[in-house]
Amino acid sequence: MIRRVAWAVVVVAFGLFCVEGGSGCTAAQSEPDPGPLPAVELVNAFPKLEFKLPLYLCDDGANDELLYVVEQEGVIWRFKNDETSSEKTKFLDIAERIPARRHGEEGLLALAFHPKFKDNGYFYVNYSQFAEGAKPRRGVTSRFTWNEETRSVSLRSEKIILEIEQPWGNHNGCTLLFGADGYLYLSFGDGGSGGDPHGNGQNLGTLLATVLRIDVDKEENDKPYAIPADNPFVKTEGARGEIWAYGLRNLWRMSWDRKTGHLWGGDVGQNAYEEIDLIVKGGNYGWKNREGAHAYRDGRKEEGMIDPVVEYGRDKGISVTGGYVYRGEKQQALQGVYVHADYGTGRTWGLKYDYDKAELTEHELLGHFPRAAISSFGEDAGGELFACSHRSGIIYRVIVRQDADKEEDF
Ligand SMILES: [Ca+2]
Repeated sequence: MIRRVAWAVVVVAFGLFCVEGGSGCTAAQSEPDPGPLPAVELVNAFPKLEFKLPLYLCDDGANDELLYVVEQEGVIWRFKNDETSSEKTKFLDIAERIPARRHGEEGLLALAFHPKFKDNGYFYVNYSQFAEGAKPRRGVTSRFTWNEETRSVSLRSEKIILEIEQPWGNHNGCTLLFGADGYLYLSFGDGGSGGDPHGNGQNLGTLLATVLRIDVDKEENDKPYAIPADNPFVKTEGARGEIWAYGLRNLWRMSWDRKTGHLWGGDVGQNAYEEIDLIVKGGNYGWKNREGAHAYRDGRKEEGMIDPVVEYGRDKGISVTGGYVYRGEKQQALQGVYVHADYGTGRTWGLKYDYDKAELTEHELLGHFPRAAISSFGEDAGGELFACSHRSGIIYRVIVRQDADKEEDF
């Protein structure tokens, strides 16, 4: 116990010299190890609130006391981040745009607030559409505007930023995140079906199977966004300049390490392996030559293909849900631990990673929640960690388990 308190003091002291997302953060990266990873439990964070098919949770960067929950069928709720909250208000309702006979992986999938949301009211969503007019099945990334005077969002405020054709209903991604650089990062799956029949994974000419990085504060070449000049493939012939990383099958959830600026993601596997990746500029994550750290069918490991930080097989789960590096204050034993889960089995793991040595230092089971169907994790303004139960609609707080035993099933 004494050791843990002393460690926390060291972290606070180093924290004073650290700029979020900055590069000179070596002190924080060589923190003393706090020892074995703690078991965690899930507690109902808002017992008086109900949600249906929640897929994401975040704050807006402007109002620290508020949280937002994204429901798959097209509604975003906002409410006070307090366990006694009994009221939620509808922030956005685009249910009418979500196909009634959607695929199980389609719907309203992502939400990100513009870094200047407080001033401009801009926020961004990604949702699925198909069979409207002559347009094919597609993923739509749009900006909407919160009107502070009417305290509402008009659907007429929609500005479509990017539409990506989706040949099949599955593998749509999508996470939207603004970086410390002010650019919007978007994750997209390989287009769906199974085994990447179109070979999108290794094709730099498509926006599928990627992480993209775009500047939504500028317009360029008849597009409602610009491509940052330092994107990795802007000078590669035949490549889409929007691409930041590729070779990703379905990076359903990704997140920043809010202390160091590293980008983590969980890439959902095909038949055998689920993976957690550290996403870097220009990185090729191997799909469909590779599944996890293995050949997919007769795929070759080509130069530069990046293996996952961790993988797990079908004995442990079927669909990874990428989480967050915990950087909050209330769960000190989780400090610096990346928490992720499996949607199917509810196994929930933590890992620690030494960025300087590019080395995994710990990866352990933290808990097992077979009935939770964790569709996403989320963070509030202070970096406290939540988990969305797709099955029950409950938003859980992820906390260090109060008694010490690390049981498999609780
Ligand atoms: Ca991979």
